[in-house]
Amino acid sequence: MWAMIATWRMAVEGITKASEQLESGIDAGYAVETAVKMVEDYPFYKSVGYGGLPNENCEVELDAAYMDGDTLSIGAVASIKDYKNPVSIAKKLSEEKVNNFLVGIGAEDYAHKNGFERKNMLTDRAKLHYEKKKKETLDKGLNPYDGHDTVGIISLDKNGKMCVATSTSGLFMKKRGRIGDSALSGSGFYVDSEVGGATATGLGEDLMKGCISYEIVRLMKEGKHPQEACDIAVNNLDKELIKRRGKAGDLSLVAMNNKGEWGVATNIENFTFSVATSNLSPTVYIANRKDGKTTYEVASKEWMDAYESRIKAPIEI
Ligand code: SD4
Repeated sequence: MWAMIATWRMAVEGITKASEQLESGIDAGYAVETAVKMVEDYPFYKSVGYGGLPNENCEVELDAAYMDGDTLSIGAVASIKDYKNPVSIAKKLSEEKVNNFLVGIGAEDYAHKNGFERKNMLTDRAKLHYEKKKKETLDKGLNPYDGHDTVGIISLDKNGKMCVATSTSGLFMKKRGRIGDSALSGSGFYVDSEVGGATATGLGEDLMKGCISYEIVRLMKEGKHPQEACDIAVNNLDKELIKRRGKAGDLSLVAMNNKGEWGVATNIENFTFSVATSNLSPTVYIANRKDGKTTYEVASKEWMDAYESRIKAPIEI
């Protein structure tokens, strides 16, 4: 038995490739890295890796993390610029005894010393998005903090090992140096091979307030099915945020236990996620919430085609 679950439609090519590796008996950590790297490398996914949207200074600053559910080792980088695969740097950092979470110049020095590939991560297309958003914000006073699409992937291999990895350019138009939940253990991700794992996408500032990935793993440890754990954690955090602050940001989570059972919860409309297991070929689902319960359906061919045209459509300024 092996399994993978990931936030968003954009992970499906990556998990398709990584599925073949898991089927052939490859390690969960290697497979999750392979899958995240594919998302990082694809220029049309505008919130992860190459082609990721820049901060308000038009710089692409990336956050990524990796966790091994057997050893509980964690590696993370944040606000790193000009490196091709932040997830691989995070994975390498997870092997260090200390200094596992590095930011900015420190992360770049480490990547350089360890031979990671440098790359200008700002594409012309991302620059156009930036120009357009800047103009719209000036014209209409829009909140620039919208649009979120972090990739988070959980893997379970045939030996029962589980790993999780995340990668993101964070919030579009964020302040220089702003770090979200994706690099933060317990908030953007958590995994324990004796229980299961969870990973988040949405408004980092709010996801952090509930340490929500850890909370879901904790609920699974108490015996909850991943679906129930996801619904409880997302509903509770959503409710608390609304009660105390008047509103809740976007919260979307996927989780999987060490039997390969999985769950999802979201407080937004049409949250997409991707799953592959030894019994299920890679599939994209669309999740919604109704009366505190998450429901989901397989994304239709029409939806998949429309997505493809949307992400490649010319940008009109
Ligand atoms: C962040 N959670 O930096 C990330 C953004 C995100 O999907 O999820 N995008 O706050």
